[in-house]
Amino acid sequence: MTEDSQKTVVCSWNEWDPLKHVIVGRAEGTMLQAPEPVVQLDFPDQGFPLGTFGSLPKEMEDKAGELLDNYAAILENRGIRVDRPSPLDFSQVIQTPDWKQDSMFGCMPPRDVLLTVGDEILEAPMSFRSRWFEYLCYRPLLEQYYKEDPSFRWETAPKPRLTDRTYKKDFWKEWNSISEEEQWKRTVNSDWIISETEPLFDAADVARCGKDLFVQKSMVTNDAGIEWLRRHYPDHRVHRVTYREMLPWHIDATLIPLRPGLALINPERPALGNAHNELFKKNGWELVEAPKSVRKEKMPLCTCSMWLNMNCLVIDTKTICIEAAETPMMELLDKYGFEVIPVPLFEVSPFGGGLHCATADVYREGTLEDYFPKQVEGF
Ligand code: ABU
Repeated sequence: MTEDSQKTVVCSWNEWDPLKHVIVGRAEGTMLQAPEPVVQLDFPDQGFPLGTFGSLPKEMEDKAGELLDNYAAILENRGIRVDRPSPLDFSQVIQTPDWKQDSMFGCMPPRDVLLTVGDEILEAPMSFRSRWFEYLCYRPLLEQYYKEDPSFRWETAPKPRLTDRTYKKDFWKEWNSISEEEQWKRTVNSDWIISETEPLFDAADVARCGKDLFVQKSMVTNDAGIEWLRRHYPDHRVHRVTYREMLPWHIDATLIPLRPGLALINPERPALGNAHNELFKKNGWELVEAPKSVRKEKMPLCTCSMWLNMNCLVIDTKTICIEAAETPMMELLDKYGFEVIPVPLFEVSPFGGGLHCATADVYREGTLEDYFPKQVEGF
C-alpha cells in the first residue's frame, strides 16, 4: 500500500481487484419476515405456513453465526481487514407515516444494501418494507469510515415511500393463477410486482466491472432505479440487463465477473436480447457456464435459489473463495488458474445468501479502468 492509499479507507471499482477490507454480515436475530407486498413466504412443512413469521430457529442461527465468524477469520488470515455490522432487534414492529410492518429481516447479506463504487458507498433504497431500516446496521461502520477517510463519499439513494402504489395490486393472486407459459411471458416483459412509481434497487443487482455497471431489472429493482443509477454515475456506463429467470432477485448467482476478460454465467438463465453477450464477445471476454451445485436440496427456510454455488467472493485475479462442498465449481476455477479457498457456508443460506451476499467491499487496490472499450449501441 502506498502512503496515500493507507489514508483511503473506501475504494473499490470492480469485483476482482485485490481485496483489503470487507464487511462480513451477521446472522443474529434474523427473521423469517412478516408478510408484506413483495414477500410470499410459505414453508408449511417447516413450521411457517403462508402468513406466519418469526425468528429463525436458534440452532440454525448459532451454526450460521459460527460459519460467518469462520469466514471472517479466513479472510483476516489472508491479511484482509474485516468489519461486522451491528444487528438490531429485527423482531420489532416498524413503521413510517405510510405503512406499518410487523417485523424486519436481518443483516447477514450486506451486499444487498451497500453498493461500493470507487470512493463511494451507496445505501440502496430496498423494496421490502422489512428491509427499509436495514441500513442502520451499517451506520456505525459508515460513520467510522467517514471520520477516517476524508475522501469517502457516503451516499444514500432516495428513501422510497413503499406505499401500496409501489406494488402492483393482486400481483401474487394473478401470478399464482396463470399458466407457466403466461408466467414466462410476463418474465420476458420484466413484469413483476414492483411498479415504476419510485426508484428501487438492491445493491446486489449490480455487477461492477470498472466503467461498466451491469444492473439487473428484477423483483426488487425497477427501471426507475436503473435510471437513477445512470444519473448518479454519469462517468459510468450503466447497462440494464435481464435474464431468462422467472422471479429474479439479485444478479450475483447469474453473472459473476471473475477478472478482466472472464466471467461466470448461469446456464439456466441466458441473457435476454443479443446485446449482453455481444458486448462481452466484442471485448474479448470469455463467459464460462457455471456447473450445477452438488446440493440436491436447499436448506430449510431458504429463499435463495439452487445457484448459490456461483455466489463466490473473488479475493484477487488469482484467488477466489468458493463454498466448501462445491467441488465442480472449485475444479472449474482451478482449471482457470485460480487458487481456490474453500469456505463452508451452506447453512448460512436461509439467512440471505452465499459468500458474495455475505460480504460488501470496502477497499480493493486498483483504479477505475475501461474493460469494455467497444460498446454496443443502445445497451
Ligand atoms: N442474493 C443471491 C440470490 C440469488 C439467487 O438465489 O439466485
